[in-house]
Amino acid sequence: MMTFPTTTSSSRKPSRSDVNQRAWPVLEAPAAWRCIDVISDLHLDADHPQTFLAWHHYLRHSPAQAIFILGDLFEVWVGDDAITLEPQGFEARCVRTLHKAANQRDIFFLHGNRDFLIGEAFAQSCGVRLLEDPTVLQFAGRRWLLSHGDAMCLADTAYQEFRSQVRSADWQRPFLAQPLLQRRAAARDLRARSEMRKQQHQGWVDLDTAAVRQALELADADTLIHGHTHQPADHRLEPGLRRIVLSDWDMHAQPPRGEILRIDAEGRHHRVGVHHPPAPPA
Ligand SMILES: [Mn+2]
Repeated sequence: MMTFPTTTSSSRKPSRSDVNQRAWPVLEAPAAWRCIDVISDLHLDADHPQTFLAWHHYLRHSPAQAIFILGDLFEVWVGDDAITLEPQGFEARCVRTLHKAANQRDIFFLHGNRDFLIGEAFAQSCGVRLLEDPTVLQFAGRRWLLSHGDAMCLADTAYQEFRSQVRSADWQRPFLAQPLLQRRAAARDLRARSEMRKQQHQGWVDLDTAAVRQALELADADTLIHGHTHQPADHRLEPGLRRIVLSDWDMHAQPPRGEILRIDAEGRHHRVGVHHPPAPPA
């Protein structure tokens, strides 16, 4: 797991050699990309068909040459084998949707805290490229740092402990060895407990500003784009840094929520609202 120190012990700027030592993966955008989209936190599940339909419609019609999905595409993901074990299931349906979309344009995905179990089998079955969290994107003459964001929510120490546990092979191997039904039940249980915890603590934890600033400096980037908190905003951080927070999607909410961050070849970004898809044919 990537660790972000809570405090900076010195005010010294990282030197080029520090940056190289802690180099995060860099994705260089091909010159053919004129515009890209960044989305996150769709929390797709079978019980929210309107959100699925809006996403399906969006993937077909986006003008972007590349789409970056910054985690929590799914409400829960209990293992890539769900795609083949239940070919008529919701996961398989999403994979078919992604596969069609990936034939039209490049699609990238990095893990959220709900779908951290997505693996290479998923990526291969839908033609999506998995990215590490964080990844530096070089596009429009600038460096953008892409992340889900949960790893930088340092004030939630209980979550950070949980996170490092479930991201380890020692936890994942026995978990994935369980039958699919058992994994689904375990995921439901985990979600119920996390909802309870959220209610007890009344609120949400934001990203740690010092960790964000340090990550940006190490990445030699000026803008972090992330999701996770569901608190869309454009934060300015000294010195000249920015943190762009994506919206989650919920087409069943009143009013419905869904947003795309679109970045053009000049590096200008704007938010595009997602609307209810046209009603499916009767
Ligand atoms: Mn999340």
